[in-house]
Amino acid sequence: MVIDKADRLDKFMEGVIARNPGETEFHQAVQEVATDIIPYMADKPIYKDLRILERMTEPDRVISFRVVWEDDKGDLRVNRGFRVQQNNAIGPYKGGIRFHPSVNQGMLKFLAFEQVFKNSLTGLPMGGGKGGANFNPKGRSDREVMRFCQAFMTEMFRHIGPETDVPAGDIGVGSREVGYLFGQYKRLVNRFEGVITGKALDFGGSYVRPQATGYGAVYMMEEMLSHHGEHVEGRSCLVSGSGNVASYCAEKLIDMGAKVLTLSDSSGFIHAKEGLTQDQVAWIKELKTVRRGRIEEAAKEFGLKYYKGKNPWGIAGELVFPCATQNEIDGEDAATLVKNGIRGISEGANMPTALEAIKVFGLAKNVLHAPAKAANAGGVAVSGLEMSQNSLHLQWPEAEVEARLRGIMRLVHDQCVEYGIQKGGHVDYFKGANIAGFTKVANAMLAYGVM
Ligand code: NDP
Ligand code: 2IT
Repeated sequence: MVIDKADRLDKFMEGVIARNPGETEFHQAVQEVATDIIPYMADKPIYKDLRILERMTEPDRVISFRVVWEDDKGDLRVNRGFRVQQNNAIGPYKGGIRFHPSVNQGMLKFLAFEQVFKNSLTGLPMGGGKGGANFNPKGRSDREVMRFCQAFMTEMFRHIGPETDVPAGDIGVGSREVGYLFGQYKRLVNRFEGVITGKALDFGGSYVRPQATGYGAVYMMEEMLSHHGEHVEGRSCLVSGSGNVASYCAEKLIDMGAKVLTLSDSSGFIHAKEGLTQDQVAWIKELKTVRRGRIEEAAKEFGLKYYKGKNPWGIAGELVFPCATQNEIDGEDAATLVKNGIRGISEGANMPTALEAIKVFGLAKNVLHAPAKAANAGGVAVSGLEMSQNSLHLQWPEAEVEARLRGIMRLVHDQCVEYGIQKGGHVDYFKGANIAGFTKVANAMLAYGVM
């Protein structure tokens, strides 16, 4: 039986790899989902016969375009922009925009594919998409970033719309970039409409959207622990990254009485043996979003140890929050974390654990592991709430949005339990998230017939 399942997975993956050559991150994301969905479909021929999983792995469309802009010296620069519209079976395409030199089609296809399942888990009517460009904002002036964003939107605007496709931020795209992107869209279409989320509060943004992903990842951890009669309070935590997700994750952990031992960026990590204070996290937030400096400066400012070129996974801690980027925990890192006795991982970043690392955590039966599509769903969930507020022409109070976010993270957790509970009560959160995310989208696709 087991061999049969493995055979079917191998065959399916052979096709995916042949159709998407070189797109290794996309292969990885599909394999992670297919590992659970193929056995789930074994006694549900309708999904198999109508090739639902094959259809879900093929984006509705991939748009690729040239972005030409002028730098401060007057030289012309050429970048490549993308929007992957993966699946709109349960709502308009929805997902972030990433500006990073590593961006390519395969990376955005993995992110768009993940987004379909994540958005479904929130219970809100959102399909999945992702976009971005191989633009490196590091070292660029505000005006250069503005010109890039305007050039990017000058092509993308024709493919998006509040009921069609609603982008948001991701790596390298925060409040500043969303302002420039939205301003250019508004100018081009001559309409003020909720086409992008993560806007500032003054022009159609939602309370709690900046905090939502980081807070949500902590709420997911609290849900997993409290399911076992435990809590976040008093635990020592390893957080990676120091951007939007990491900084608000750290803020909420401290708020809930946990100790944040580490933060990082792509150059290295800082270690605060006694735990970072709320003031230190606020200082780091300003460092990264206003002064756009390096995490090493925080080590100097606060007299903390800095480890150049290293990630935080060798430090002993109980709860782990990877909040930087994909594949930041490999098999060896996972083995180290398990050896150091970790209790839980909540993935703030998208696909931060390599397949090998997922296996290592899965074999360590006392490790609770929430996959990205569940753990970081709080961000897109509050984006969905921003869309609702925009179409109502209203702004809900902070407490209301915060309460809804808390409720959505509970719903995400409970769906993982419903579909992922094993004999003996152990919850496979990957299986739960994959199946719960899949069923709603698959059923909608069945209802539409062949397309
Ligand atoms: P930011 O751009 O605000 O921050 C990214 C952080 O990760 C920075 O500290 C950056 O370091 C670090 N980082 C980026 N790339 C790498 C790399 N290749 N290696 C090591 N470190 C790296 O992005 P976000 O905080 O928004 O996003 C972080 C993760 O969370 C991503 O995986 C994103 O997809 C995911 N996510 C984001 C959501 C959101 O609402 N923003 C929602 C759901 C998921 P440096 O400054 O050196 O570049
Ligand atoms: O990966 C993600 O979920 C995001 N970058 C946020 C997407 C959104 O539409 O808010």
